[in-house]
Amino acid sequence: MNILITAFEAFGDDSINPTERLLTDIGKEQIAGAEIHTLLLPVVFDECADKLLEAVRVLRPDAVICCGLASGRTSITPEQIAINLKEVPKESSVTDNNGSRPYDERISLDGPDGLFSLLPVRKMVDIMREQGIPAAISYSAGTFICNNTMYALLDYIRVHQLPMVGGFVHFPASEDMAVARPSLPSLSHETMLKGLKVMIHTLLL
Ligand code: PCA
Repeated sequence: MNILITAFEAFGDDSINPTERLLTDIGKEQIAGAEIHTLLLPVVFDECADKLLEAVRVLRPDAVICCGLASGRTSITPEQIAINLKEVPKESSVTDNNGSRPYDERISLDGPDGLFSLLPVRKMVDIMREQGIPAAISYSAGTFICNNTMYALLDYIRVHQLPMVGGFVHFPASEDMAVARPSLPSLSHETMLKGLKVMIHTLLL
């Protein structure tokens, strides 16, 4: 099985994005039955999706697991749904890495309002928890870059009726991020890497 794993560069106030290290390490793993490809995506509206879809066209993977940081979350959270909205709330100071702050914009003018993940999110969560890894389904990927990426991937698969599955997983902050901000919920890199491996194995079942 050809599996594409993506992660994001750092953004906002954080100087690291723990998914980048996950990507480096998962790329070194030998997983029987899986050929792993890795791709780092920019935290820039639209470009994030353009780069991902270009890789999908070239690699024609059987599965795509996109990974991103959701600072403040306490567990590994496969996303159930992506919504057709790009929005940085007015009260937020965050911008993408090009300084962009869209508000009330559609990702696709004629696409559906929402698209469900094609990954086996329940099975992934159940198996991670059986293995002692904190995990839960998330019912909102937000309206920032990660949601933009997930929606664009699912819409592309839908429109082109591709024989592949895909979706998005948010990871909490890593322990090294919590050293500077001790009240930040975090998981160790090792636990998150184990979670990512479990999710890949779930696809191979
Ligand atoms: N998390 C952000 C963008 C990049 C990332 O890792 C998000 O949740 O949209």
